[in-house]
Amino acid sequence: MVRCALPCLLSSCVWVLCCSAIWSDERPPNLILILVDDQGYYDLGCYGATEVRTPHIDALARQGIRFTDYYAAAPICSPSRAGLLTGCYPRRVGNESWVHRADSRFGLHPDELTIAELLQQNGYATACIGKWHLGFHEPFLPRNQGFDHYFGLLHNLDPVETVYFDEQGGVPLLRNDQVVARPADPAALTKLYTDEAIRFMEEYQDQPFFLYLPHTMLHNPLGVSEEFRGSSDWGEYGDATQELDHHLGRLMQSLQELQLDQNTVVIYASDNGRGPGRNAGQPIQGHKLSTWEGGIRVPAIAWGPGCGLQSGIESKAVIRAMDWYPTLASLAGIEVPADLVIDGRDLLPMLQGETAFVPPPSRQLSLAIKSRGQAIGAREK
Ligand SMILES: [Ca+2]
Repeated sequence: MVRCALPCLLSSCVWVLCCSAIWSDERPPNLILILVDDQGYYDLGCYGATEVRTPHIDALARQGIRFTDYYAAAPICSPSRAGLLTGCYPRRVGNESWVHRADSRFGLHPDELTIAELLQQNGYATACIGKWHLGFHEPFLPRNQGFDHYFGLLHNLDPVETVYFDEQGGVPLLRNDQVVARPADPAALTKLYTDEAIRFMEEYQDQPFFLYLPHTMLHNPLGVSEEFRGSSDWGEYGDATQELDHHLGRLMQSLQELQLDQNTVVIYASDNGRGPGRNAGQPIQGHKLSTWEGGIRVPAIAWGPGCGLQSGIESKAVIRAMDWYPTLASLAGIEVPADLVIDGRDLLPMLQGETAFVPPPSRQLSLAIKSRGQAIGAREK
């Protein structure tokens, strides 16, 4: 494996010496971060829903750690993703307001060190497969933010965004900078993303990889393939949920067939609470767009029994999307640069059962959240 610089080499050596007994292989674990869009706290079998059947996601929870008190970084898509990928409160990275619509000239500042960049610089193959929503001009695009490979939609498919694409035939589905389909069909996306994710895992099975899989579902407009239409007791929302579950099962099956399941950690989470108008039995108040619990408290699961993560645990620790950044770095044996101010805390000791709650931060956090600011991209020609 090619690694970038001496500090990384040293940290890698230390990691191998310390952790080879924990992991089944002498290489760092593969990391898969599955982000579902607008899935509410109740809306999986393992969180109480009776209107949908989600056996594959429930199995992840059963074999891993299910969090009862996990909070997204924000109650809406773009800030939530900015927090997730930088390990910072969205305000710190200049992305606290609303979402990036198609005419946005802003995005996630290219100077930010995303978790993908950190992993990429340390020998990981990296892919973003799904919805981006963090800027649509060259400095902000996924391949400028640490991802070797991109497949998906940069945008939402709701009318406030698609209106910008009316004269171009609709929102494009992209593979890197090539248009694969236009307009993108929401009913096809969950399968297409999963197919691409499996191809990526097959291609990079011989080196550590980081797969960020931010699904377009369950954001409006919902899309459900023929096979899943009418399959749940919760309309299109439930049908699309069951389709997501089915394809998560395919992904896990592929991990097993590639014999990567013992050396892979899978994180599953939602980017914010369910949208308004979905009135099944959620036990908390509010929905997406609000800072009531229903806007930000969402499902989250960490799975990695082959990598020393606990199995069959329900954790009541209060954790946040920003915590995945240092946790994934820690799993990979990578030091987060000492001069980088982040807000996330390393959860690994808790995931491995050494502590019941989140350990205190190992570094001095800057308590004043001062925005590092935005960059401006060029207008589309
Ligand atoms: Ca969302």
